[in-house]
Amino acid sequence: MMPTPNLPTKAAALLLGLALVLPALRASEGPTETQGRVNLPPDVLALPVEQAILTAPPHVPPPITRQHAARVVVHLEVREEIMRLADGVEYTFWTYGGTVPGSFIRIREGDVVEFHLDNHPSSKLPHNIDLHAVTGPGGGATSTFTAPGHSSQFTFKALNPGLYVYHCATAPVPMHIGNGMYGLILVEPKGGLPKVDREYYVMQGEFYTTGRYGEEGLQSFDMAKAIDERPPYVVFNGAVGSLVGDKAVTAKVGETVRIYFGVGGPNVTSSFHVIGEIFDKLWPEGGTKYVQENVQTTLVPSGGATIVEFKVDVPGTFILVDHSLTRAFNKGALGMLKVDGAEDRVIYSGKEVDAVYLGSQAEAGSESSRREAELKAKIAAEIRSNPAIAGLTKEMQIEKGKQVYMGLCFACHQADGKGLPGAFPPLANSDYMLADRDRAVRVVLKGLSGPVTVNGVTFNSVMPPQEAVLTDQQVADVMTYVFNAWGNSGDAFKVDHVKAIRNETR
Ligand code: HEC
Ligand SMILES: [Cu+2]
Repeated sequence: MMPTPNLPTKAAALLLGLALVLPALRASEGPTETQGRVNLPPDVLALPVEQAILTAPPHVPPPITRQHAARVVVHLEVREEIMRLADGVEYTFWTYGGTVPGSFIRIREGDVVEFHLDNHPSSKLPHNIDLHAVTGPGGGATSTFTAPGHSSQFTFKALNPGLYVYHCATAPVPMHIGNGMYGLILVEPKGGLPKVDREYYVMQGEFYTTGRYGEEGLQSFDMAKAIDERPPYVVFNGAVGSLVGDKAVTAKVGETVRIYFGVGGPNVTSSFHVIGEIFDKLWPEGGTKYVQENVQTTLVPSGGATIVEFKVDVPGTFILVDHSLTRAFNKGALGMLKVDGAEDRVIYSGKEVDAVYLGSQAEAGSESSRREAELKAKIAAEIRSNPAIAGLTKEMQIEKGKQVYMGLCFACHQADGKGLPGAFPPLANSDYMLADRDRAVRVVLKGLSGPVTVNGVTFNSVMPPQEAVLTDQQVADVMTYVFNAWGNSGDAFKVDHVKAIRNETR
């Protein structure tokens, strides 16, 4: 309805069935016409007004306890910020609330939401928001197109309960989503959701960087890779390792954990799975009825969500993955739930986390990225006082190379470098490897097949070439590591050396 331009008399307002007409908003610079404030009917105006509590991932606002609808005011701020995508890798994220995914919004079925989208003055681009919880054209997108330094407002009524994705819908839409513009809004059903001990917020999304996975420096969005759906990164909560180590989510034995899980995309669906747990209850596709029990892996579409719930019965580290597993082990879609408490050896008797399986994100891997950061700081300090930095550079290559090794080579040559009899030759004390540095680099880049004798034992298998997987720097680092681990010793490998062998014509 168009607002009345002049403030009407109270009698006129009553005739219209309205208690109040608010003054029209000033016009704003968007492609859609500003229509002025909505004339809310008296029953809505009578509702209590609340400011929404917004939380950064992996946190979720507290459950809604009120038994009635409210007018909920949401202020969501768009900010474009450079943040960490992986160790040594930065990215200019476009965010809702400064995080990827954006702030979690929690409202109740029947609430009338006054939504404000504030685009920070430092932003370079206009943005908007399409909330899948909204009934109306564009889910709010047409009403919220907001230039930098502006703020848009629109009102919607939450008609349908459920867990919904929100995202930016400004052209080019896949790029805005691909830069991190998505989040979740939970519309609690009138009766609420069952009570649980812990609630967490996890979203998966993929990043199309110009550089390969792990290539250092500030990366930018690669449209060609996005169109081909070839993301170097598929991650939980906006970065590799965002839910690993100190940042793992936690629980205690006996507690019930609920995860609100969504997929921002822009393209890739998720086979969401928690290693070592079974979803006791599952609300597929973010609907409001748990319709399935005892589920191992659930498919979550791009632009979709799910609610999973499980009781943790034993202590240990439970690994959250996209069970399309190269995404988990090679692209970052891996998180951790750490559970403390007494063991129950009848439910589960054994051995802790399988460190080897976790690759570069296992303790050894994440420890070495921490060590790498320390060494970087040391080098900076050293350069200032002393130009003799060769030793530190080598040490740094060893640490970086260890991460490459733990992410790739360990699966065959084993973490201790001893290989597996009859299958994979050893690298620890390998006379074959240590005898010829050029040949060793060639084996890694180009692969190896046919009989090879290492320390008197003949192997006859296939080592896959790594030249499409690793950069020259990563090869130099991993060679420096394998030449200096497990009692081996040798000089650092240089990038130019690797490059020359990569370009050899055979
Ligand atoms: C899929 C399993 C696999 C992966 C992954 C793998 N290798 Fe190998 N590697 C092999 C096999 C098998 C051979 C022996 C090939 C043959 O019999 O001709 C081999 C041989 C080698 C050799 C020469 C033999 C020796 O023991 O000295 C080196 C050096 C080597 N690999 C290094 C690496 C490095 C470094 C990486 C990680 C960048 C790596 N490999 C990843 C399976 C693998
Ligand atoms: Cu945007």
